[in-house]
Amino acid sequence: MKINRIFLPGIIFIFFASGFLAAQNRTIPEAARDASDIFNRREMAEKVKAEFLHAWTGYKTYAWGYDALQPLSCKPHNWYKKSLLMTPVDAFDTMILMGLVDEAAEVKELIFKELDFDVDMEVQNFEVSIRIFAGLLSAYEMDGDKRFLVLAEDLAKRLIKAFGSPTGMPYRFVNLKTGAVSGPVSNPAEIGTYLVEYGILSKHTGNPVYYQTAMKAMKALYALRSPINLTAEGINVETGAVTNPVSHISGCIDSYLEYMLKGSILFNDTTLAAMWTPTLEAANRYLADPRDNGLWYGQADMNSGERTGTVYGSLDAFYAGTLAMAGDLKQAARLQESNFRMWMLNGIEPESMNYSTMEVENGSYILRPENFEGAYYLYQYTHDVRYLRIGKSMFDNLVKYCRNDVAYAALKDVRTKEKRDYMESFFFAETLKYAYLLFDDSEKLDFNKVIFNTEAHPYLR
Ligand code: DMJ
Repeated sequence: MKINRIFLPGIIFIFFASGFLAAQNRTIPEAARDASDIFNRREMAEKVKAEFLHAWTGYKTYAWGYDALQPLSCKPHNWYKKSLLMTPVDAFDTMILMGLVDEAAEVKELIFKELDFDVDMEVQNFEVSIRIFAGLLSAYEMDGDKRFLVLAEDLAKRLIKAFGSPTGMPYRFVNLKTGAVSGPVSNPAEIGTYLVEYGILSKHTGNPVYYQTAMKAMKALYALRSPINLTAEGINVETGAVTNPVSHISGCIDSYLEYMLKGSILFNDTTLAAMWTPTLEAANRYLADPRDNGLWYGQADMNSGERTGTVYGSLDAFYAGTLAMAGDLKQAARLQESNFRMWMLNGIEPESMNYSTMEVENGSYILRPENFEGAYYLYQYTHDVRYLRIGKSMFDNLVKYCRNDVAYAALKDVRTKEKRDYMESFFFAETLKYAYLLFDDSEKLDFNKVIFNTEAHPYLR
């Protein structure tokens, strides 16, 4: 079945065509209007697309129907006892944006044939939500086939059972069939990264319960902030007790901050906007760490605000895009320069490093997207060719160090460039999508009309 045949009757696709794909009408500074002096953007976009196809062919050849490909051993991998089609669902909307019509049609057929959530297995609420639930929702908005929405709602009805704690904050794990939950000790990212998806589901189903459930969790979490408005890394969802008082913008907290801002914009929600302002101010005051070698964000005690660490890493890089979206382009630009510095330190960014010594702490690179995301956001807001240059340098090195004959592989250590036998689904959903959109000079997707979930699945505003 050809995907473009399915597009035609899709009411939402018509919306998509006039919304997502509308030409942008912004004032672009004359000097930054095109990057033809340095390289051809369209050629770069085509190169990203070709690399997507290379990695996809590896997945298709050796792991079709499984969650992921192990690109060194050429073996398939499932997260749980039954595949949730992590890679195909995550990759689908990138295929549509790249115009990979046949590949998208094959994935669509696979999803409707194989995807079944009525399985007695415990899954991680956060990961399944941002990748599968979110991917099905964007597939529905882009393709228009109602079966995507039916699948998304079926999954949401199972995942929402995780929110049955005394506080309304979700447990980390939930059994898709029985609804049994586990994992009361959680973190802000796994508690507060649902509002975008649940809100979109409420919008398309007309059922407000989804948005209300995610909002209740968000408010319960926000109520646990310190008197100086910092968020704790560790929270017990049954008691509301803080289990780890360290605060930062990094993994375990990151997407909670992101969804506070994105939710406020996407749903025009003034409660979220009122939460975001003091949260942003506290991060600027206690976590931001301007140094001679750039602007960084470190760790601080949530109660005293005292600095407890100077560690920054690949996950933190998302904050440049968030700052840009919040309207602080100056701070965002400074942070993206630091992101790029971190990337070029060893040619590929490490999972973490100490910015006071510039020593790598955790040298792994698992094909993360956040640095490309930052470059894409900054380019969209400024049209400064600096971000195209940054993106090109990063992408060239990604190809140089992470590509093999089969697909793309994570690195065990960016200092040695030794590869690791895994390719994350977010490589298709995010890393290659942001890289492609950065270079895609047709700008088919109207940045001003969408909000991306934390896994880069776009929804119409
Ligand atoms: C993705 O699954 C999401 O972006 C999440 O918010 C953070 N980690 C990965 C990518 O690095």
